[in-house]
Amino acid sequence: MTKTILKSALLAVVGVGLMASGSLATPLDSTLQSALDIRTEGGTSSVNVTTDMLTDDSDSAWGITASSQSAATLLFEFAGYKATNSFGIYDLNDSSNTLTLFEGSDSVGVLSGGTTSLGVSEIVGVTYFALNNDWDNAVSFSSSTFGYFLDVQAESSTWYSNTSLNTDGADHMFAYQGVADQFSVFNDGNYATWNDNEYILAWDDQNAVLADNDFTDFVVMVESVQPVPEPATMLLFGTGLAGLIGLRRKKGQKKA
Ligand SMILES: [Ca+2]
Ligand SMILES: [Ca+2]
Ligand SMILES: [Ca+2]
Ligand SMILES: [Ca+2]
Repeated sequence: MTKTILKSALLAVVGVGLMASGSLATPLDSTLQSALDIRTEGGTSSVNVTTDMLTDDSDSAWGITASSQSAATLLFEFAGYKATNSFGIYDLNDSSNTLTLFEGSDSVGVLSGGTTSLGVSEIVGVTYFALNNDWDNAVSFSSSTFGYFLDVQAESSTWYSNTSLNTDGADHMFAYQGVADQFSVFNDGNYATWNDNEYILAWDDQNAVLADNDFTDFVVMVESVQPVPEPATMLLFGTGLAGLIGLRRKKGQKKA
């Protein structure tokens, strides 16, 4: 009995070890670097795609900065599943609560130049997110911060910015912060400064067992956002927040 438990525990440890080494074994394909270089004035990006991504523990949760609107621009999809992969945001406390920003059928240049707008609004203490100011179809989230997801319909998988939610335990999203390069999002020679509140999110869409590790399957620039502390940290703050909301409710009741 004990032996069996020990054996399965050992197998589990070996399994995790294999998974971890599997995701690290393949070096990052050069396609992403080339794609950034070719879109950069002068032909060389200041970003080194193999070393300059945010650490995986800091790219899970995001918030919209001052403007209350975040534009997302689809840069490219070099992927067999490009017709069906979709991308959006999820509620940090319920990953099944989502708002899709790009449907699978969307591609560069198809949807108003490939750009969508994510709006956030707080109405009586509830946070709503809307796509392209379509507030009739807004989705309520448990907080004003969110994660990003890539849904891969072809493999019935969803990958999350929070790696611990991924069923294969692998990191499927690399995030790169703007470095003031002159950058052409549509690779059309029109350059604009890639600011530090603009991030490129680069996804790999296949299970770690199959993944080619190119991180070019869905590549999007998100603007007016910043990464925020992990949900675990936020839960601690949550207790204080609940207290504050209670206080505000009381105040509201007094007024009414
Ligand atoms: Ca990551
Ligand atoms: Ca697509
Ligand atoms: Ca890939
Ligand atoms: Ca690819």
